[in-house]
Amino acid sequence: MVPDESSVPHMEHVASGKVRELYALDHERLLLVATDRVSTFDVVLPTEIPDKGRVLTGLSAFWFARTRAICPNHLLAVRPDGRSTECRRLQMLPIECVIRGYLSGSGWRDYRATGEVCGHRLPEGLRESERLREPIFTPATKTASGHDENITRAQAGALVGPARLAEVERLSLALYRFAADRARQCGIIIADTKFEFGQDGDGRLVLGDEALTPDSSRFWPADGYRPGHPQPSFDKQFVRDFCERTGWSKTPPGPELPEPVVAGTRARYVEAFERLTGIAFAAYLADPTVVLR
Ligand code: Q0N
Repeated sequence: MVPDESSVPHMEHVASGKVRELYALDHERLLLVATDRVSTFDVVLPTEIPDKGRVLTGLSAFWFARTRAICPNHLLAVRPDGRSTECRRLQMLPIECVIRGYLSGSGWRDYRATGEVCGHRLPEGLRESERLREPIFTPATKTASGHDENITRAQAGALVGPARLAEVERLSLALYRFAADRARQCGIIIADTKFEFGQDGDGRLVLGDEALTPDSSRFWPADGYRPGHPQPSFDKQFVRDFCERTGWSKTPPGPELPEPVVAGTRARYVEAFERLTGIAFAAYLADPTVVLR
């Protein structure tokens, strides 16, 4: 009945993330589907944010199209539904390539405890959310429990080899610098971001997963940025504030979101899309390939 729903694949399921699904199209290609699910405090909520998956798919495709000269990526096509992308099948590396331009989250916690983040010794006296003089590469691995654990460069080198590691560090820093500069001009701080790389059949490094979305990054409004405190999330702050107000224990199940929180959050995702791409979200819905031009 609804044309959009007919594109939901009836295919071999390859992997699930909290809010995305991966299916096999054939031996060389995967279909990556971004749902409208939203997670907060590591829990997927029972209420969806309409079009969130389309916003993230469009943003990721936008960045893939603009960073191809820095690094090849797995994107082959964006489907007309705006939430599914056809991707090259890769051999993924077993590390997450995190770049931090600002001190937040586990970076801030590790710095407070040790003065270091993943082996980078940082100057004394930095404040929470402070901008770093230079962005740093802070690799992580997924633990058995599904959480991320920061590792040192030496540990990452043992997992992928020192030459591969040097290459993904250089590429990750270049990708982050490119996007963070552009985003800053649009009033959005990309505080940190995570990349996942794989290799193709010829052993060449290819950027996979999603790239430079609010789910793989911390987006902060540049307006009102004030180090010394946690910063509000550009996209999820209404969700977090609501969850805090309800007194929810932050263990599953999460609370249903009221309509004004859903509408406000959807508007923030659309605003991030429009600010960063300079493209009306309605134009993306009409023809998702607009982000590739
Ligand atoms: C792959 N994951 C991570 C997305 C990400 N191009 C690829 N080729 C082979 N495998 C993968 C990719 C990609 N991207 C990446 N798992 C497999 C986890 N997920 C889970 C669900 O959605």
